[in-house]
Amino acid sequence: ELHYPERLNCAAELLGHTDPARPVFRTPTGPAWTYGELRARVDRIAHVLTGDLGVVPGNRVLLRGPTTPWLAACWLAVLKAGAVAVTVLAQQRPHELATVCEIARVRHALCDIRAVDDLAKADAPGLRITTYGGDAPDDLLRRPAPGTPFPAVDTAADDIALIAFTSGTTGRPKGCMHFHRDVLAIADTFSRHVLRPHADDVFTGSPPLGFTFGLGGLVIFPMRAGASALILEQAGPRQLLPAIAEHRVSVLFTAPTAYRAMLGELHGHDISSLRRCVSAGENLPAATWRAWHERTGIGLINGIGATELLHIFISAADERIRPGTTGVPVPGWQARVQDADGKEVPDGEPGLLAVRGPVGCRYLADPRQREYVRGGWNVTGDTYVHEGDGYFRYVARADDMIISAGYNIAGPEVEDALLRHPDVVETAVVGRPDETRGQVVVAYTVLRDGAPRDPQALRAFLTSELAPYKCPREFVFLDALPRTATGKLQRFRLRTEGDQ
Ligand code: 3SK
Repeated sequence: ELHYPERLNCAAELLGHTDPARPVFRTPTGPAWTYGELRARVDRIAHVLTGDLGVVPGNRVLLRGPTTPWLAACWLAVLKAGAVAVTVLAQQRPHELATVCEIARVRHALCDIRAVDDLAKADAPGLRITTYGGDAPDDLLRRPAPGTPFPAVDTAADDIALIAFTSGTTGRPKGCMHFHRDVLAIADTFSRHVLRPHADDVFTGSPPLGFTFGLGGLVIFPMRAGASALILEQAGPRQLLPAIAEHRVSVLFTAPTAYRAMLGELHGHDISSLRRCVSAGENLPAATWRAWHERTGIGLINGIGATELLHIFISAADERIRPGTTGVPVPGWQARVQDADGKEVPDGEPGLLAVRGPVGCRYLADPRQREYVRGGWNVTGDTYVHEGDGYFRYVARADDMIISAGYNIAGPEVEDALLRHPDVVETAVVGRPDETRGQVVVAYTVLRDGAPRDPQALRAFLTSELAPYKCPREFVFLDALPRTATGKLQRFRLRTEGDQ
């Protein structure tokens, strides 16, 4: 059980307890920011927000920009001022930004000068945009502000701190409202019990701060532990490896595909400082877990999280890891597998994953709330199997199960088998409508550079790995798979590929 005081400002909590001389944010260039410097910068921004810009508690403030320490400072300042941070991704275009502003009734935005064009084009009546990082005199960071500390607004633990948007892999975006206590709860459950960080840890990773996976891993978890984070604007596999070596990174957050891509680039990079490698955002195939373990000796910490629930709720580290499963409910969380009527299904049988814990889904003015929260459980939309001893195994997204000639086929199982082939870099297996079979299994595959595009060879390989009915009827070779801005595979685009 987590207990927080009734009055709680999570930004003040995150900022308040660490020695001001300790480093908090590192970047590839320039000196590290200390906790003392971060506090002073956050207070300055909070003074400008509440003074010049007229932001009052409860106002929604949109934050947009590349992943930088300044973006993190703006996020903390908005929360410290009792306002609500609305985070978006750099890839979101004017139309999507306008939808977010409309749903969340955003009137103020703090925007990195480099990301302002699309926001300025968004049809968002009354939106007042303040830029940072530029050299104009009215730039947020150049406006006059008292150099005095900003006293945190006395928010309630269950006042809204942030609205994080998700569109899943398709659909109108949904705003997920999270409280001040939720921000601390994800650190006090997943981070505290699974990562077990200490003050000397250096965190880094690829998810941006506009995705709660990155916000947790790069800001909330390190700060809750008094540790530091290396903040990278460019965090692809090619940038991560040298950065890990140079900054002696110990905790890494990225997606399964990035771990796979790094495998081909490990040579010559010293990654001996890594002690925790978290994989989330997508299903982690057992083949990727094994390949990473073989090459590095490190057991990837798999996890399933959701924007609706802020961060990871099933995971396992160290000797509790069981490759091929996501793990066990994080302490503080409960999980079960149920049918469409909410009845628990027997162990070993697939069904819908349902979880409950310290953070819940609260969509902002969206009737889809009733689909997500059923009978007090958050139904995530994933098909899972409970193995019977507390371990949960991912099968597929519930709407991604393939039904072909009466057989139920989970795309990720076929993908895992294909990924064991040495030429396969990435693959997505989907069902395509078919008159006689209902659906046929199609494998969209990215091969290693120079590998022959030979469907017969892949089919021959798969026949020794899978029952024949699961083997793809068709192979399509691509240079890259379609993904959302947060890196999630857009299977619906592959399923409908032939329709355009
Ligand atoms: O959406 C996800 O997959 C996710 C994963 C980890 C942490 C947070 C999120 C939203």
